[in-house]
Amino acid sequence: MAKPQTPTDFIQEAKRVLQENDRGTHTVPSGHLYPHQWFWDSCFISIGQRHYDIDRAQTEILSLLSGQWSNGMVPNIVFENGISYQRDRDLWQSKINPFSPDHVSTSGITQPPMLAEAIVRIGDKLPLGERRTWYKMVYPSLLRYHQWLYNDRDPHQEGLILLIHPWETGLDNTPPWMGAMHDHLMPWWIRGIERLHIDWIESLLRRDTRYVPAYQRLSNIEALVFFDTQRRLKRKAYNIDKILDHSLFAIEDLVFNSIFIRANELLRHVAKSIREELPEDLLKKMKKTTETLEDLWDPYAGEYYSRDFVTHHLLQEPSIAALMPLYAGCISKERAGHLVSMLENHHIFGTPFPVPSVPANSAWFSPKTYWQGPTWINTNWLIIDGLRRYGYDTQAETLTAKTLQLVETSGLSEYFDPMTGEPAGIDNFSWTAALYIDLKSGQKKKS
Ligand code: 2M8
Repeated sequence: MAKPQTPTDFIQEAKRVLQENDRGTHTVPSGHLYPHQWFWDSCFISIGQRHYDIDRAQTEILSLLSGQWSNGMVPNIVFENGISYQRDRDLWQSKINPFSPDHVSTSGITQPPMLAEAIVRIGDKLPLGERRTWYKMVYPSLLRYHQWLYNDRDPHQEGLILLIHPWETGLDNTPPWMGAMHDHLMPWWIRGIERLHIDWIESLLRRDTRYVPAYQRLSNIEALVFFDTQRRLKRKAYNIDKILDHSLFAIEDLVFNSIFIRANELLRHVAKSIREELPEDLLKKMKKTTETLEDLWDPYAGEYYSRDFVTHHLLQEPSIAALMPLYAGCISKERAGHLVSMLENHHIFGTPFPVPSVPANSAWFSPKTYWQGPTWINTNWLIIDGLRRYGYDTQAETLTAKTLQLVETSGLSEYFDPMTGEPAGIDNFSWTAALYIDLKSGQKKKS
């Protein structure tokens, strides 16, 4: 098919991609590379679908929630049935945990809590009566998910949610996590494999490098640590008390907690709309999370960072996470202004095709390597939203225009080179298509 020429055609092209990746009740991120339902992908996808098929957008979320565990956990992957996917399901064997659902196989970890945002964005498109019906339908699941995050992932009631696997961040190989991993979290036997240069063994097991050039993805060593971490979680039957005794990773992630702060605000909004009272203890916890974000601010670096759960040391590797407190919406105007100046600085985030997942002046910056440099449309979407919240409308419009133009020129790829705009990763990527539709619709409404 010839590349569409005009933006109107491009909306059609984005819908075509979403239809191609549609499996009836859920949409896969991309046909071959990601053949299951992913949590935050489906949230972004439904935000696009709501513009042209509100029922389908609702189904996307309900399908995700069919994988919710009885303790409230929403898994990062709900697996496709069928014999060809047995290996993926076996890798997790989440049925060993008594809270996992019977009728569907899922992973045993979560992903950034975009659920509340998706629910409210869908609600925004519904007439009042239907909106309330929608909220009433999904509110119990949303509430249980937030309660699970506090119960399981804030064991010391400090306010911040801790993550136990890099996959939970959504930004898999992001420098703060990879820095900690290379510094002190690498199991001895994987260090041995690294020293002996036999990490190529791992490449035999990986799916991603069959579809995308290896230099754009995690290294084999990193992938090996990911799988080993996942194996440890399985050994502990995804039971957090047991996991924390022997975990590799325990990090209070800045992106996750920023999204969670916003999600808490949206949960309050949903509850209020249907006249539900949130439990008093939950309200207190939510307040504490918002306040505790400030503990992640490093006054010397002038930046927010993720934090090690055990040592409370900030993980001072710069990444796009630095901008996410804009989306959280709870930082001071002054701090927001500082983040905007980082966004506009050509040496930091102001690359020709913004916003890079790692600042251009970082030693980690690698323009085509997955979450270590490329521009992603979902993080742009979060930043655009954050800019609007702080009244930076001109900056929000500029970034929207640049994002749309990038996609129109380079296609519906997974990610993009922030220096040249070249497409990278897999093509026909669902959240790129969905958020293109959403940003374009927002732009049209304004003009
Ligand atoms: C990537 O993560 C998966 C594991 O969850 C992978 O690397 O296989 C990330 O980009 C993540 O954010 C995304 O949700 C997922 C599916 O698009 O792919």
